[in-house]
Amino acid sequence: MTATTHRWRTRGLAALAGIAAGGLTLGVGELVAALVVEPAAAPFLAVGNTFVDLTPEWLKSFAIRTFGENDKQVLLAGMAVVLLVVSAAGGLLELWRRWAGVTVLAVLGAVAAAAALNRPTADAAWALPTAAGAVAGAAALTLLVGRLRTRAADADPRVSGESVSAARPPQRPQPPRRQVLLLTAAVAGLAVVMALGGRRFGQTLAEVRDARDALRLPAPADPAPAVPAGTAVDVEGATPFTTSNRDFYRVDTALDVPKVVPDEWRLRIHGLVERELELDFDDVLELDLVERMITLTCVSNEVGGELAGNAVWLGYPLADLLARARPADDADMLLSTSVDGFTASTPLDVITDGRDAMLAIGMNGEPLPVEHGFPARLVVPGLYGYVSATKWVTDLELTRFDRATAYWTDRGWAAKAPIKTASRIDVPGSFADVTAGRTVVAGTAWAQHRGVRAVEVRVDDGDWQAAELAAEASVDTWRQWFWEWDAEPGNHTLRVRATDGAGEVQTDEQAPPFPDGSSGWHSVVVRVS
Ligand SMILES: Nc1nc2c(c(=O)[nH]1)N[C@H]1C(S)=C(S)[C@@H](COP(=O)(O)O)O[C@H]1N2
Ligand SMILES: [Mo]
Repeated sequence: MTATTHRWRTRGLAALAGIAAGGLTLGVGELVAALVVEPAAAPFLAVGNTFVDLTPEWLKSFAIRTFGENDKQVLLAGMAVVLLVVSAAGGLLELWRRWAGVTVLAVLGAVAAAAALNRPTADAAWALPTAAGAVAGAAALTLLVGRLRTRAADADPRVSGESVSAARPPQRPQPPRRQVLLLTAAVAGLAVVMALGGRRFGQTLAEVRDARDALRLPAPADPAPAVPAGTAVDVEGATPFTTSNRDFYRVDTALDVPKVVPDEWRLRIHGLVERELELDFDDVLELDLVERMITLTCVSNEVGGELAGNAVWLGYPLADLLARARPADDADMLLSTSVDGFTASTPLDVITDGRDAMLAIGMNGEPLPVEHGFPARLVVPGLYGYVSATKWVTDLELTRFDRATAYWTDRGWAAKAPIKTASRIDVPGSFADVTAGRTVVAGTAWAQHRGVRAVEVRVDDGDWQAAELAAEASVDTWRQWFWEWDAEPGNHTLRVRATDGAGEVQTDEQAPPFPDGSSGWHSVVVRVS
């Protein structure tokens, strides 16, 4: 074996040792977080969540557009790759110069600790997991690479400072590579065991799912009115009237879904109130619950997009709940907070104007799915989710718009965000091939809490044609529609627009989702032959 081969093998090992040391840092971090702080205080998640919070608007929109609901997995995978590369570089640097790799690790640790300390629910202890992890990682790095260094220095005249052109052929006592490889594997194994162990100690997803399965929801005191027959259109490919829990869109900032069991859930109501309240989950189960069908929409929905869903929600009217705390007259905002620190600011007059705003615990006849806020969330008909639909909600503060802001309003999104009238063509799809003759065009339209009074379709630059509306369940749900088209050969553009219950026609003014929701008419291009 040549000296060059030896050197590359040593470097390869140093890189592996760096990766193992980085892994140990994370593993110890996970374990310490789960045992003495909180799972969310672990370095990897703290950095990921901070990254999500700091993501600029354009990058967030790009991620949602490109990766859809997989954006979180993509971020975590990206972070893992970056960490792998940096840890490997740390190993190589440590081989090059003692403490160089440890310094890299210390810098990474400082960044992660700062991220953890800045989480919304953090206290000083949140730095502990990262600190403990970094100490363990640094120890592993010096131990492993130290062995490679000493022998490498003996072997490599350039490292030991001897002249390369020394006449005597250098003796080559090689570093104990086999031994270092075994030690590296042991460290990596330890890292994995600790990370998995940490996951087990925290409230696991399985435990929360078990608690959810065991939960029996009470029958509503005020059941949802029967959905009128004919709310769905009988067209293949059309959006179903009720969205199943599995198909319901999911949008939130939580990299790791918050895990709350009903036994530990508490809801505090405080702020500008005469009487502060705290409820546990049993208190909620004993209330007279109502059941309502409500269509939720995300402000990030693009024209024609799919970030909307319709479900039957079971819950307690928010207005009645807040009334128990007797809000002060000058309160005009409900600031709701999730267990993971997400906040939403909702205009109090919207909550109390008689609409079915609720603290929801059930969705389509089941407890809320974990991803949709188990065990409790808010639902407010007519407002985009970011100002109203706090999932995993644990805190309701009555306050004022001139005093408080919330997660997305801090990032420039509008403080008041009623849902804009929208309509969408679901069939035929964009760029579909259509056979000439009788063709059914179908879709959905929404203008929550105002209702949809009309939907019109236009082919190319022709006249607007009235579409057939499916039955209306309530003004708080979307409304399905279809239109029969005698399609003529050629390329055609189909456009749709809706009119809300107040007679207001949907605007054709194109707006992006930022800062208060997209607008414009949805169109699809089809080829008829
Ligand atoms: N805790 C928490 N609740 C949240 C969010 C969040 O990021 N965290 N996002 C809101 C947004 S932007 C929307 S559109 C709705 C989406 O609810 P869904 O995921 O059940 O469809 O949840 C809202 N509630
Ligand atoms: Mo949203």
